[in-house]
Formats: sequence, C-alpha cells, structure tokens
Amino acid sequence: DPVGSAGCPLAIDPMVERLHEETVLLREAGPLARIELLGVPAWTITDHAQARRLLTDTRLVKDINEWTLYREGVVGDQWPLIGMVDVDRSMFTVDGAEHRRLRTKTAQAITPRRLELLRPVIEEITHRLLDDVAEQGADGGPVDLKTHFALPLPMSVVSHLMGVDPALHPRLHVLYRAFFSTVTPQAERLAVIAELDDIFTGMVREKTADPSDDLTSALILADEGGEPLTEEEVVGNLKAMVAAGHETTISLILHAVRALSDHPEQRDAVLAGQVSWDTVIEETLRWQPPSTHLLMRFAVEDIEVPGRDGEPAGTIARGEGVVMSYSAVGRDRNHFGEDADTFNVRRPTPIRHISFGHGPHICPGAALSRLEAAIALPALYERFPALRLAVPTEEIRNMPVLTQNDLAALPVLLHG
Ligand code: HEM
Ligand code: PLO
Repeated sequence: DPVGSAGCPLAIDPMVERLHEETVLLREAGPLARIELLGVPAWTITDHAQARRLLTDTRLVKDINEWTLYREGVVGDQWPLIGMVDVDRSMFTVDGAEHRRLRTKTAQAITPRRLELLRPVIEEITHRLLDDVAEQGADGGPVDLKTHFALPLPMSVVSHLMGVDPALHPRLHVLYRAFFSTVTPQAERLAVIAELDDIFTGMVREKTADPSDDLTSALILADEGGEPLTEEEVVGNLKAMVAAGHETTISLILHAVRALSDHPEQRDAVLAGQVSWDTVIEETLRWQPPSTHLLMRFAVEDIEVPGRDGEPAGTIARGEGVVMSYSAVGRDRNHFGEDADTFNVRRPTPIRHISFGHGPHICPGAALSRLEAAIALPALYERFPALRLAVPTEEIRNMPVLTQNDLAALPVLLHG
C-alpha cells in the first residue's frame, strides 16, 4: 500500500506517467496526505473544502525560511524542485501587507476591463499562428498543436504585456522546458536558472534606463505609497509573470482540444452553439488543472486538519511544507458530485473550481488566460471544423513535469 494514511508517504511520480490514477490514490489517502517529492517529505491537500480554508489561513505562509528542511540544509540546490520554491522575492513569495504592495500594480493592469485593450492583440496573434498551423498541415499530415499554436500564443501575449523582446522566445522555450523537467541534470538546471536570471535582470536594467509603456516599466516606476519596488522585486514579478503566463495557458488550450476530441458528442454540442466556450474552459480547468501540485506553503504554527468524517485527519506541524494538489481538488466528489472524474460540459451544478487558487494569492492572470482561451479555441475550430487527433489518445503523454499538467505534444489532423 503506497498511500499516506498509515504514515507511508505516496511518492509523486516525477515522470507523470499516469497522472489521474495517482489523483485517485491521493484522494483515497484523505484530505491531508503525506507525500514525497523527489525524496523530500511534504503534506498535500486533496479536498476542495480544506484547500479553500487553508488558502486563507494566515498560519500558512510562502516564506521558504519557515521550512525546517530548508533551514537545516536538508533541502537545497541539489533538489530538482528547488527552482519552484527558492525564488526571488516577489508577489509569489510574500504574504500580508508586503504581498499587497508587490501585487497591486500587476493585478490592476490585468483586470477584465483593462484586458479589453489586449483583445485585438490576442486576436491578431491567434490568426497569425493559425495561418502557420494551416501551412504546416497543408500536405494533409499531422501538425503538433503545442509547437505551432498553444505554446507560442501565451508566450507572445505575456511578452507583449511585459515588454519581452520576441527575439528571445526561442531561447526562453528551451530554458523553460529544461527548467520544469524533472529529468534535467541538476547542474544544467542551475545554469538554466542563472541564465533566466541574467536575461530578466538585464531586461529590467534596460527598462530602468529607458522605460517604455509595458507593465515591467510600470512596475519599475511604481510608487506604492512611497515604497517603490526594488530591482529584485521587479525581476521577481517579471519572472513569475512570464513563467506563469505561458506554461499554464498552454495546457488549458491543449487539454480543451484533447477533451473535446475524446468526447465528440460534447464537441458537436459546442460547435452547434448549444454549450458555450466559457463552459468548455471552466470544465477543462476543473478536470485537467494546468497547475497540478502547487509548491509550497509552510506552517508557522501547528495546524489541525479535519477529516471527511469530522474526526481530525492529521496535524501539519510548524515548519512543515504543504502542497495544494489542484489535480485532486478538481475531482472532489463532495464538491463536484459523483461524476467528478468525468469530463462533462453539461454537469448540472455550476463549475466552481479553484484551479486558479483562492485567497490572497489567487491567480492574477485568470482573466487573461480565460480571454486567451476564449479567443483561441473558437478561432481554431472555426478555421478547422473537422480537426481531430492524429494519434490514439492513449499515446498522448505528459512531460516529466511534476508540478504542471504539461502535455508533450498534441498531434492533430486539420481536415479530418
Ligand atoms: C498564481 C493558476 C495563468 C500569473 C497562480 C496560482 C495558480 C494559478 C493555481 C497559485 C495559487 C496558489 O497560491 O496556490 C493558473 C492557471 C492559469 C494561469 C490555471 C491558466 C490557465 C496565468 C497567467 C498569468 C499568471 C496568464 C500572467 C499573465 C500568475 C502569478 C501568480 C499566479 C504572477 C502568483 C500570484 C501570487 O502569488 O500572488 N496561478 N494561472 N497566471 N499566476 Fe496564474
Ligand atoms: C517559476 C520560476 C520563477 O523564477 C519564479 C516563479 C514564480 C511564479 C511561479 C513560477 C516560478 C512557476 C509556475 C507557477 C508560478 C505561479 C503560478 C504558476 C507556480 C516558480 C503555476 C500555477 O503553475
């Protein structure tokens, strides 16, 4: 029995071979389960209700110095996931009043209203990429929708927003692929992290000398009540925005196409206008959350977590690390009903998922990624109504990325 309740932790598979078989084991282990992340012990939260509660609990913080295993040097530069937790100071790593100081300017720049200005930009990028997709598939052969559509779209959009030079995209894709993969040799990963740091620090210095009208420049110039952001804070926010702004939206777009391809009756209902694209997007986010395991929060006090029967499920001790397993939370039967494991755009209850998180750290890019998907998906099917997978769905694999729901490729045939 690999599962957590008897004190034997469930080792999360770094190769991500059977993501949702693992999800079932995690859910069976209870709302609070012991896991192992490449040799490092942690807790995970697998219930919707407990995740919501703990995401607003001030006894859980983002400051890595509160993690006993880190302070004692057990976790360090040799851990493959170190780049997910030991990162620059930014909105991703602080809490409370400082968190508001680091986050407000960014959040205000990407509210649904402000995003209307980006809509024509997203449409233009979408149509340009679809021309390329058409060209790639002109011979009737398979086209990888990841390489030619789902990957470049969000990278171009977040780059436009932040002012990242498009000439950097090819290199950034190589670097992020190595950054997220669990199989990257650690020396190479540390070199990748250093190169990303050089790229974004260089960019912030150039914009400090010569500001323009992008969000990075706005962060450099922000006053924040007399306390402007430091260079490290601007670089930290920029890195968070670029990484989060593309890696997650790729997977939303790809999983939506795959889910519709695997459920042709639902796809037909969507294409006939009986079910909205917004519903497809929300059901995809619930069923295949782009962020599967969100690292990490740390307990500054002992926290008792109730079980499903009302009895305590266990206690997170002060100094221990906590992961939010959104992949499990999205399939909570108590919250989504008995068919939580099924993709169903006609489910009777509203899809109130928390795949963007909840509480103060809730994703500031939620409206942007929803807008990107709401433009990209209908445009894709309008152009290629007969689109279908070019390989049996069982052959579609996840990348070895422990924290993300990252498909390796999505080969499709454009004309059926
Ligand atoms: C945080 C999901 C797109 C920027 C988060 C979190 C989740 C999430 C789960 C953390 C919640 C937690 O603390 O437990 C997603 C998903 C996306 C997406 C599923 C797409 C489908 C984006 C985009 C951007 C973005 C497009 C930027 C343009 C960020 C940032 C944070 C964040 C900066 C850190 C916020 C903080 O800690 O205060 N996102 N995200 N995300 N996301 Fe997203
Ligand atoms: C990526 C490396 C950066 O240097 C720091 C950083 C900040 C935000 C993180 C991002 C990293 C990884 C992807 C994350 C993002 C916030 C949301 C996104 C976790 C660690 C998700 C949900 O996948």
